[in-house]
Amino acid sequence: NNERQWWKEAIVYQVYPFSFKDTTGNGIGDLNGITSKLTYLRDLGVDVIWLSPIYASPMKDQGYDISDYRAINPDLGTMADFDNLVAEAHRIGLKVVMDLVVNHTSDQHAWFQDSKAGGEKRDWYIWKPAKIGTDGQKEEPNNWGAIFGGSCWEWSPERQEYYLHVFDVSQPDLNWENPDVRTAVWDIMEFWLEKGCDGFRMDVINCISKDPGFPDVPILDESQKFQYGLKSRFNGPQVIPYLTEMYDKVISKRQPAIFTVGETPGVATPQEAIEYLQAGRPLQMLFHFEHMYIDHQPGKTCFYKREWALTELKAILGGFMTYMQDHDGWDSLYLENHDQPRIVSRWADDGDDTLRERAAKMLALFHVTGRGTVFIYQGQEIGMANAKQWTFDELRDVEQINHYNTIKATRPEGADMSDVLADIQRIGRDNSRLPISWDASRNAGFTSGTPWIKVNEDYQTWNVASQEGKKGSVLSFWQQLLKLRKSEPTLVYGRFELVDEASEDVYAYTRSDADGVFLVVCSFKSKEVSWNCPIEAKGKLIMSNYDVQEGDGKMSLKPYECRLYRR
Ligand code: TEU
Repeated sequence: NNERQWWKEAIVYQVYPFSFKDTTGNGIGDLNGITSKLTYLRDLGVDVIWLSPIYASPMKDQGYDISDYRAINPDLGTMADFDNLVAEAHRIGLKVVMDLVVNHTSDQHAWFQDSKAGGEKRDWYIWKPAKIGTDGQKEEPNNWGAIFGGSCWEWSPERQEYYLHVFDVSQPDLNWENPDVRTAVWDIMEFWLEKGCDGFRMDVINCISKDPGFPDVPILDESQKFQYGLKSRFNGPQVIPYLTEMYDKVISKRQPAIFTVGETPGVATPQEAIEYLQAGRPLQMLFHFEHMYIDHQPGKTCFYKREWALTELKAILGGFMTYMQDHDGWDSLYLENHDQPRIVSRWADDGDDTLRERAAKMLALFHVTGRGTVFIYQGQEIGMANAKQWTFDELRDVEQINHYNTIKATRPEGADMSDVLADIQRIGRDNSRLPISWDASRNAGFTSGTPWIKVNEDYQTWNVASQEGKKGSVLSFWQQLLKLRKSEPTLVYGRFELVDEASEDVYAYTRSDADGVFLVVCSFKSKEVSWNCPIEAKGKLIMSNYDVQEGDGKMSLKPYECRLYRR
């Protein structure tokens, strides 16, 4: 799978439309706002924009609960605005990838309304009769806990059955075993492809097949009736067959190849991932999660911190890259998205502006020189950080709000909740959903109205305008890096090899082919470290986040220093 493909070389930029740019003053980003910034994205070096959901939605989960797959969310604009966005993007050479959210719909979708009423779509969702408990009472069909808290099952008084929702109660899971459901999904894909979209990011796509026996899952938390986790809900036996059908019916019919990336929580190893990716397999890339799980506890306790070592990160990401190149696979490279906090806050330091700038650049070099397709999340290119703090009233995300309320319910009335808000500040999803800080004007130049979510406290110092065209800024560093990656196929296709795998301070590797060798050196330490580079002929230094003082074999690396050499 090392043959040249446009989607391997592409730089993908994820747009979270609600928080990108508002042009109407309603406080919500919109499609015309995205169109107005397309040249900014092109100048950054972007080839593809991926739009998080823009469809009609009751917004219980920020658009990941869709009530009409063929309609635009009126807060974001109209279908004419969408057509204009695609036309303008194509005109300047950008492709547009849509979010395909088809594991579940909104409970307000007409399909679900019909299903609930026992109409012709009665088998389009996953319905089960109640289990009768030992006390003769009706009970949920099993002990599965939902990702956003509580049971995976909700009783419908109308239908007198339970429906399954792996996520929020407002997000019933579609029954993919029903061939009509699958055909309806293929039709949705055709609809958007006909409208000019260039591919799909597929939301929780390995959740479309469940364990057919719907067994109780092992009890991990004695205090809970419903057990949190992915087991039995994800990676069911039909995931690959259904995706193969999608490939045969839709994807394979399109030339040139459309862009496909599947979001797959719980695909934990490259061995599992490769099943989706080899030649003749349905997807080009997956978003696996292991590196995102590294700094917090698993499952329901995911809001709690976990200490981690750099060698663990090398084992995960280095492990994926090495396995992929030896087994005909291709990786996705991401450090942020709308579900993850900001990487500079998470893996480095946002307390000190100078260190933050160095760290943002180091993480950028680390990100862009990996083996895979690069996915940037909006705002990452200027080193945006998490919010400094949250109050409960400022929160918008269902996951965080449910978490807060669940803990609150276990404490006495009026108890201190600052620890929970601190966890949310560190790991919560709203951090990356703050609007992009465009400039130092009111509301960070995002809206002339009242923003739907607060703007970042630091927008007066950290914004696009103050970095654009400025030598040495994080934004300029990204631009330079993306340009370099485009001009050097070795950085895309070259062999990946870890260097000094055992170091806990420095993440180093080479990318090499017949055209040359790149050496990447990244210090993840906030203090100066000395590192013995095992490679003698390092070559010429071509990028760094410091004015490098070249020494001999032993390198002295300043806080978060990174270097790129070329031989
Ligand atoms: O995310 C799936 C997913 O695994 C996340 O719920 C993740 O576990 C969690 O956010 C970690 O904090 C996708 C979308 O990206 C997310 O925004 C949606 O809420 C979810 O699916 C349901 O559609």
